[in-house]
Amino acid sequence: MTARLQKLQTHLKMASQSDIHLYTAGTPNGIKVTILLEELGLQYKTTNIDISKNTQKEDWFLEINPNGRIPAMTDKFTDGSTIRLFESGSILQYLVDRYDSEHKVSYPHGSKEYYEVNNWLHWQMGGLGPMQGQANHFTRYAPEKIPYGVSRYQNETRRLYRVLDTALAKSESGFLVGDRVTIADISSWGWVSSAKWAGVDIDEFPNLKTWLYKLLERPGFEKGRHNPTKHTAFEMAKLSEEELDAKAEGARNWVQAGMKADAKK
Ligand SMILES: N[C@@H](CCC(=O)N[C@@H](CS)C(=O)NCC(=O)O)C(=O)O
Repeated sequence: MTARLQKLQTHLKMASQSDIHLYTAGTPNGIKVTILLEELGLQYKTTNIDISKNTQKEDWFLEINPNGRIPAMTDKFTDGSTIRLFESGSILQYLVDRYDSEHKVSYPHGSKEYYEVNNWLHWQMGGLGPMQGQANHFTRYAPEKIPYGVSRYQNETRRLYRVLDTALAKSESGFLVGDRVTIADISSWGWVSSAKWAGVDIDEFPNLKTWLYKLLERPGFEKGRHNPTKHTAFEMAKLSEEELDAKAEGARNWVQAGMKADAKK
């Protein structure tokens, strides 16, 4: 049997064993999953969750993710039952564990690279995501500009970008870990592509900028970033601060409404 036929058979077998249904939105945490699904060449269904309408706080959604945030996912587990997944980092780990036996975008369990990928994934989930998320909040969504909050979180985001930039300067492959793209890169990419929204200038970080555009050339990134909605971060990056603030105006209202709803529970 040719290698191509063997690959096709593995792919068809995997497709019939899985029933991936992703509940998501076009945000940095959402697109990390669609990018990985595309990089792995998996079949999946997507439901676009309109976070501006607080669909993520409805009871049926909380059954899948009790934390009321996107992304969330269900799949047919190996025993035929349904498994639910929440927290984007956990979803990425599940997908590579279960579907990347060829190690296209991962390394074998127990290898040094496997643990190095874990380092960056935890760093993104506990550091870059939350800090840049708060930079977005204080820069765009807060009802008033609080300079302390804006500078605290923008500076922390800049510090974290410097960590990435320094690591990439030392990388021979241009990826964060070893010789291939992994969930270390995929988890941070959507955040870095939205730097301007957080008030951070990517031009301050030349190695990171090269990495950002190099990954953009990959078909998996190109397809995944536009699911479930068009990814507009690069167009947004061309806008002035005033134009960006005007775009945030509409979102500010639903962010505030969502916070009030969360505070009441
Ligand atoms: N740590 C979570 C964060 C998820 C998260 O904050 N998702 C945002 C969109 S990027 C969300 O659902 N926001 C809606 C809300 O805050 O109600 C993860 O990585 O999955």
